[in-house]
Amino acid sequence: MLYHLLYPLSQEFSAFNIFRYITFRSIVSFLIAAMVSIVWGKAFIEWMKLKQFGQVIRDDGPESHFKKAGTPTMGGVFIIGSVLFSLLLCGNFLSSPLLSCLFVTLSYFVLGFVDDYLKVLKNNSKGVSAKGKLAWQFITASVVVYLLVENGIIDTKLYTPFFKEAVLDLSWFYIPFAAVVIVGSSNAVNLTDGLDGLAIGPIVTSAATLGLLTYVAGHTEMANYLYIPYVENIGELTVLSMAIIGAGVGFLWYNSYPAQIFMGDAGSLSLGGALGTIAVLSKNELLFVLIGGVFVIEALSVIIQVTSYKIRKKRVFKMAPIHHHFELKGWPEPKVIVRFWIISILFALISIATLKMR
Ligand code: 57M
Repeated sequence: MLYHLLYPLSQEFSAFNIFRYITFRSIVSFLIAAMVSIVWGKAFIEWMKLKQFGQVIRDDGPESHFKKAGTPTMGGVFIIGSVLFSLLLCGNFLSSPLLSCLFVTLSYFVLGFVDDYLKVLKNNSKGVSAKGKLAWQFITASVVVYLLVENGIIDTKLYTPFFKEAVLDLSWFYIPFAAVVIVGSSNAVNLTDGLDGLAIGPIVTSAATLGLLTYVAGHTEMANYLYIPYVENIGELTVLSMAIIGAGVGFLWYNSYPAQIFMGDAGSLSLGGALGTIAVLSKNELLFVLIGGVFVIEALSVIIQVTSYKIRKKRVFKMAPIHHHFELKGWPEPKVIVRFWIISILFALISIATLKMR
């Protein structure tokens, strides 16, 4: 709103011209989201404690997790709330990429919220069925990608990170492909969210990388120079990425070990969906495998474990997802978390370096 209200005044007061700049609005967006998230987070945790709405801990998990029973969850409510609040002030809502990304994020937030609500408030450990969740996720993602392609906002080409010549046009097959990227991202972030701060760290590093990539993709000269497909109005996703980083850092304030709150499915499904959609909109579908490398490793560990158990009746890891494997090997929880953060920073830096390797 600030953007829509103040920028038109720039004709009379040139100082308001500053609202035109993505860089300025991105920094303000980060600061607002971080502050709001810290303030709302405190109130939200107190309210959840008062109502005694806490996490139910499964008894087949690592023993070190039993003491976490009763920790408030659904922190996604104030993370997404802070992102929205910040965007209402700093975002340009005439941008189709921003609106599409917000639609996916909010749709997955509602799904996660209903799931958390059933689990925590109704004490029903199953929540929404796995099939129901996947159906909702795929329908949302497919509709959004279809509209983006149909309206010419994105093309159906697949660009490879290291080779500027290697471009493959997937035609209509692009729609299910991009939907898999978005749904896969949402679920991989959800699987990663099993230790204090483990998911939010790589969410922040991935959002920072995608924020940089969307900034470049929305700038004609930079995009041409770096052989990156130019996407109109995609710079607004830099503002969104910075809001996610801000709200994420605010959440980490409380979610860092020992966590005072978990993000719940309301947070993990929606933030994973947001990252996947930004990757699709900025045409970084393949590079996203590297950017979100930690999420990919976590998801792969589950696929390997389940396949191995089905075929050989033997486990590859002590327990999947892989963070449980290291916990059961005796690594203290903070060590697993910080090492995974380090890996996610390395993935982010390698991904950014590919910009100059095309
Ligand atoms: C979410 N949820 C956490 C919290 C968080 C197919 C299978 C691999 C699925 C997987 C699964 O269900 N994953 C989805 C994992 C849970 O956290 C809640 O869930 C939200 C995210 N959706 O925000 O609300 C627990 O994680 C811990 N936690 C923290 N700090 C945090 O900041 O400590 C979460 C956030 C919390 C808390 O203890 O209660 C979870 O792990 O349940 N299933 C599993 O991950 C299970 N793995 C498994 O069954 N492995 C098998 C096969 C099927 C691969 C095997 O290896 O043989 C494990 N999870 C648990 N117990 N809890 C193992 C058993």
